[in-house]
Amino acid sequence: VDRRDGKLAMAHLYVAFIALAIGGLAGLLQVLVRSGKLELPAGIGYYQILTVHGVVLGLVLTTFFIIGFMVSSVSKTAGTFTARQRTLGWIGFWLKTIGTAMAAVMILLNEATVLFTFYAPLQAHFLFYLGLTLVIVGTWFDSAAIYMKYGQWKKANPGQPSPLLTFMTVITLIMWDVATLGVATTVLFQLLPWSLGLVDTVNIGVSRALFWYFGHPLVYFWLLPAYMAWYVVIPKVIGGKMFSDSLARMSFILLLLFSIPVGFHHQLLEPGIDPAWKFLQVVLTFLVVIPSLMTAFSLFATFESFGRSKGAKGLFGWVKKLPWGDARFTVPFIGMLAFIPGGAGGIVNASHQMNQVVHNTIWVTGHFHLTVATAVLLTYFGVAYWLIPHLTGRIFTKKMNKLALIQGITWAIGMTFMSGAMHAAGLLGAPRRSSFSDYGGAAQAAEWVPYQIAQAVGGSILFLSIIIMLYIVVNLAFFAPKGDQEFPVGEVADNAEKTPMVFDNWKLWVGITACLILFAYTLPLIDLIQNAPPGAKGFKFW
Ligand code: HAS
Repeated sequence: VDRRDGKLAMAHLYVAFIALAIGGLAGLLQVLVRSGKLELPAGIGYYQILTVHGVVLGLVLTTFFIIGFMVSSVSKTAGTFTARQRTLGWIGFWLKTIGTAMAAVMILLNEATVLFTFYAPLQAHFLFYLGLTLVIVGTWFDSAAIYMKYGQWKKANPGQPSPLLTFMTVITLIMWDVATLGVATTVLFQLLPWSLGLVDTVNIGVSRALFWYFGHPLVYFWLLPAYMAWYVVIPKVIGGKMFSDSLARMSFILLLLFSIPVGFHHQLLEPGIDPAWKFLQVVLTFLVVIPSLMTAFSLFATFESFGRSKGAKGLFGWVKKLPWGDARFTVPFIGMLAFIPGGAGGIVNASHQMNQVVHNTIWVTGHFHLTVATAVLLTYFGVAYWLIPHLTGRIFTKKMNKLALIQGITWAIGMTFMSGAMHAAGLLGAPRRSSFSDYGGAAQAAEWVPYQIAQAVGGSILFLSIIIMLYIVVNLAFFAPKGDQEFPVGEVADNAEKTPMVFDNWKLWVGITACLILFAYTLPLIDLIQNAPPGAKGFKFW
């Protein structure tokens, strides 16, 4: 990656890992409070810390890491950014950073204790919403730079499929840009005017629907960069080849089509939405599972082909041939393993009847700590091990590799305790997003206590793992020996089919995406606006 592009990417990674430090500490405080063993000092509220944790890790760490990784991937595979494109990237970086600082200050002042799902009726200070708006507008500048680079590459290489990492970046950003229109609408037309006192009320149903229109693709915005690493980087790291370029592109396209019109699966128990629309979106949710199953298939195929090429025998002999001592592989692999129960839990959540059992219980928290906080995050860590030294002109030494393996293993142990206990307590009815309480001595609440202790044990081990990770990051950025660390980009297997050009036909894919969204959302949104509760005026947004 060109040094100038590398600087832009590194700026993003620094913010991401500062966020990890702050958010990780907030996480530790939370599990300790929930175990009943700690009271927060100085009047700090549980929900304030919960908001710091969710916003800083779920929104800030992810967005900054993703953009840093994308800038590097595009620069590596489609060529160095032009000065103009890089300027757009820097404008994006500063908008996001200023916006993050504004939102963070408001949360710390307890003026924005609204959790990471900041829809109405919880209300924050207007500077919090303005900060988030800047973050989103910042990502639009990033997308603009990357779309321009992509267009430039296409012009210079007519009739050729775009480089896979660039293609995957573009598709992820299209999904993001379309999704952010929903959250931008609720922030600009509802939450901002309401927090400024320009209107007295907002239509909460609309606010929540617009948030979840964005909120579900948000989780795929986190996941797809991890898939970029799983499909393209990991095969090279293990010394093998990608199973199929076309399959990878197809799964990304399916994720673009089906990840947006499914937000109602977060609102299955909410009034105001006709069950028929909920049913439709549940069906679409089951369709969005397919590309993840394709990904699992492709990964198994890559691993098995590699093992067999090294002479592996028997049904699972290939497992032994994988490079278990290389943290660039093993740490993301732990993430892949976690995604099997994490994905299965997602299917439970999406199943309408079972959702009634788990909704708003701490089971859901267990689900997303396996998906985003393990599958995705450990993959980001696995990428950071080679990307940071690649960008800073240093190397990932054997000593750091050993430490990274310890980091991955401690994470796996901590998360098994924490997420396992969350799933179990959730099935016993323990609510999510609540501080410690014995609920007036209720027998059912007493059943949850051992699981809350297990969560605190797991959370403390995870915090230790975060400290190890931060130590590695500082080492790789500033102290590791100078050298040339490889940016691993996998090649496609020799017997794979040729990639058809239809994958780069954006009019087709964006067109189908738009139709699916209009189909799944138009009537229910009209319903929500028309059936606004009494007291709503005018357009019934308010
Ligand atoms: Fe989810 C709630 C449904 C995936 C994140 N989810 C959440 C929330 C978050 C979140 C943050 O339908 C809470 C939001 C809030 O605050 O309220 N989720 C799903 C479904 C999937 C899914 C169907 N979720 C994710 C991912 C996330 C994420 C990914 C983050 C990155 N989720 C839900 C639903 C709710 C929900 C409901 C609302 C619950 C409620 O009531 O509030 C699917 O995409 C999952 C598909 C995945 C698979 C797994 C494929 C496995 C792979 C690994 C292969 C491993 C290998 C290695 C090859 C089918 C690809 C093995 C090798 C060996 C040798 C063994």
